[in-house]
Amino acid sequence: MFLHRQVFRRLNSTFVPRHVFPDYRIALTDFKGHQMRAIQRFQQLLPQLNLLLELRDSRAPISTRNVIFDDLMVNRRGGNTKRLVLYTKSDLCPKETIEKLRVWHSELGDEFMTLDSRSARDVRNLIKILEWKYDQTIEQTLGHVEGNEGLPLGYRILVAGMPNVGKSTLVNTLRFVGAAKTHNLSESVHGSVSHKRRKVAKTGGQAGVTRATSECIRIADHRGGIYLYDTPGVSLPGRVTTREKMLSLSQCGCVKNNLVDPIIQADYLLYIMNLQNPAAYDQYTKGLPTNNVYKVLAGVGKATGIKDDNGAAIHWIDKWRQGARQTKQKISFDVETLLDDESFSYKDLVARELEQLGPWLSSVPQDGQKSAGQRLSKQALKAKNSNQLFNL
Ligand SMILES: Nc1nc2c(ncn2[C@@H]2O[C@H](COP(=O)(O)OP(=O)(O)OP(=O)(O)O)[C@@H](O)[C@H]2O)c(=O)[nH]1
Ligand SMILES: [Mg+2]
Repeated sequence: MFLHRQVFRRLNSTFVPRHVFPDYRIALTDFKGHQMRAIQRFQQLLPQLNLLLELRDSRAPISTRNVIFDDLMVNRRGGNTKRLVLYTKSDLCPKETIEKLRVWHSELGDEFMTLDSRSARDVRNLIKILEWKYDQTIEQTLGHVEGNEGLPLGYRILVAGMPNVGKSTLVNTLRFVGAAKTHNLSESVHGSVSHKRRKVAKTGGQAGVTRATSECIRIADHRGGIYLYDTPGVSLPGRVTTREKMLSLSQCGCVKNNLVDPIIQADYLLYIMNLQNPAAYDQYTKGLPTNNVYKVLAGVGKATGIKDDNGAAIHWIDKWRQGARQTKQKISFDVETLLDDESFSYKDLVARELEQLGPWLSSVPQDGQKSAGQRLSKQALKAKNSNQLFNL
């Protein structure tokens, strides 16, 4: 036993994680036709919107940032629309990442909030912020708040973001919490809302559950009402995607889960875990860190009885996709969250991505035309067909 500990310590202290992920060939986009239709709808709605609530997954804050929303706000007709960034799934996010978010957003001077979309307490705080923002808008447009009944159309919010980041879950919780005075609401011990009434928006653990922008949903009675639109998740166009982003997005469930080979995905998970916390998988490798994904998969296979590596990989990545509730470990899926401030500038990234996107939105077709999204999805299919484990 003593010897075992000594050996373990020596191996542990000499373990060197990989600092570069292998150059596997993977699909670089998952853009769909219905997402292009959603963007067309955003552009129609923009002039009457007061707020864009942009959701990102806090476990992958860089990869789930969609530059299309930057372009909408900066270059389209969103002059009067404010933006609030919400990082969801904060219950699964390492606290070091939240510290990074503070630094990055203070660099840009913009607002953000982290929350668990299912938590009544978090969403109640969000509603207070929304009411305060509504009052601020009234003050700016009408000059006074006292005794004011509100804007003629109420306060209008678009809930947008990448697929599977928790938009519809947030819409449901907002509706239940916001309408709590008039409707029966019950809360579980850990503060999540028990949805006794029918949900207004369909939710699910897969990307692409919501297919079309919803009708206007009333979520609170404050000054004539706060309303929102639930929208389909919008993916990144190929020109602003990278291999690492795609792997991180896939790990969060933001792209279709068969887009990336499970063994490659498991290898990415191992790579990112080794850079921050190899103990996150140590039950499968007898406490020893490794850069060999097949060793981890053999351990997963042993623990679960799953015979083949592919099945073990699917089991392991899915456990972390859904949040690995069994363990207390929390992992960030974006390498940028692990870099120091000299090596990575959030502000530069924002400017660079906007430049890379270029005039992409002006190519959004008029209704009835064959959409660029449909063309892109064919490209994605081609890339998917060339998906290989080794870059041969
Ligand atoms: N742990 C955790 N899970 C969440 C949170 N928010 C959403 N989820 C889960 O994430 C999954 C996706 O949620 P949805 O609300 O359907 O996501 P969406 O953004 O509407 O997805 P699309 O409609 O496909 O674009 C569901 O399984 C939710 O239960 C959160 O804050 N924490
Ligand atoms: Mg949805």
